[in-house]
Amino acid sequence: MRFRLILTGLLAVGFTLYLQVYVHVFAAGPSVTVYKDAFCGCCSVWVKHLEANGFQVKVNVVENMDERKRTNGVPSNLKSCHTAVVNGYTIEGHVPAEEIHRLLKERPKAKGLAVPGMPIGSPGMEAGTTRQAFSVLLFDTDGKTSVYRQYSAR
Ligand SMILES: [Cu+2]
Repeated sequence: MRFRLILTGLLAVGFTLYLQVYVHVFAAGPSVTVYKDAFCGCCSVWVKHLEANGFQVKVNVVENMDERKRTNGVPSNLKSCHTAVVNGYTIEGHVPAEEIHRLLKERPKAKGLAVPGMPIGSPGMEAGTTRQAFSVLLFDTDGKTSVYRQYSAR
């Protein structure tokens, strides 16, 4: 009898632990690793934008961003401030979270997404309600790009 009670107790504890792990692993959003240099303010605002849109973000402050971009396959003409990695894709610059969710759902054959430069009004680059027109580009390591989504000016 006592043995049964202990066994039931152990099972209950085990199941609770299992549930906690399950919730942690499967209910959490995709995890993104962001590389930025120590003084990049707009990079931090973009990180907040990702977190607000369900991503688990890990920030790595690095000294040589150019080196980081090279190792993550960012073509030099597409460079921006921060570089991020999510599920094997590289995300360069102020890419809207919505497009990253779409990328992870569609899983196209590509190196990643980039918003070159730092367009005013892109996520993390807000300045009132103004927005410069900008494109989210799907890119390959050889520098080939296609427009993934166009954002109009407003
Ligand atoms: Cu920036």
